[in-house]
Amino acid sequence: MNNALTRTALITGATAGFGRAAARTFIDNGWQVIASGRRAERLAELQAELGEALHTACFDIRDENAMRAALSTLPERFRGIDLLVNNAGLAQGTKPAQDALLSDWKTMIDTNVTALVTLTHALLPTLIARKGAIINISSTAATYPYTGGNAYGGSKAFVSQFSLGLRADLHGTGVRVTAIEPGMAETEFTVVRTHGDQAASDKLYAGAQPMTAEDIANTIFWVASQPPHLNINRIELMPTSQSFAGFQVHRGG
Ligand code: NDP
Ligand code: 8X3
Repeated sequence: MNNALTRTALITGATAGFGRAAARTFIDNGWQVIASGRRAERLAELQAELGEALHTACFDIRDENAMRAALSTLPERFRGIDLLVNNAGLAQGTKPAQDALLSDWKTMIDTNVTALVTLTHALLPTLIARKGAIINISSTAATYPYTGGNAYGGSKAFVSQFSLGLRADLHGTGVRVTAIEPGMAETEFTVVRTHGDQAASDKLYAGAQPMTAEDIANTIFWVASQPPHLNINRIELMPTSQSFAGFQVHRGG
């Protein structure tokens, strides 16, 4: 099934949410996909579903040695990576900074920032050689602050600005870079953010018609499907039910 025209995407965080939906979308459209995540059983399920167009790589993205081992042991036909989708990421905690856990902040920075730049750096030679593309999953939280967003918003602001910086550095290489900045989408995101509180997640999304993982997967695929002369710099998207709330004012000293 593989031939010189088959393109290959490495999608991180493909055991759930946006990443898993994107793996399905890309394979449905004739791509090969390398899917990564920590949950081996989820990767095995995806392998059974998607077959030989999928290669799975089970590792914690914060573990640089494991990441490099996964890259260096890719089967020959998956080595020509044309697209890196930096999707693996998370929020941890909803409390204001003064009540937040420092360990949660470090987990977000290690995952959303440090791991993302490490993987990107490792793949730049391949992506430059193939005139490939990078799609970074940022967030509306990169631009719009909210109470409890603190280090999560900061990590996503890094992702958006890093994407623009990559664009500048990769000028003339043919490598395209995009930041996708979604608002509220129902995935496992809020269960993870609340350390396992399914009821809190259900309450957040109830009646709100949030975006779906498939909405974001379709957006990622649309970006990847543009002709080589066209670079989508950033896309910000929200459910229609979500908008802006303005500033807050404290009175009384
Ligand atoms: P999910 O929680 O559904 O999926 C997150 C994915 O990231 C999982 O596959 C998870 O895999 C992977 N992941 C998390 N930490 C690690 C790690 N240390 N090592 C390897 N993989 C990891 O969330 P979403 O699909 O919603 O989130 C995907 C991206 O989109 C994230 O970057 C998130 O910040 C961003 N985003 C989400 C929004 C939303 O409202 N849902 C809105 C805007 C942006 P595993 O647990 O198996 O390791
Ligand atoms: C996820 C969207 O609003 O929870 O990035 O920060 S939000």
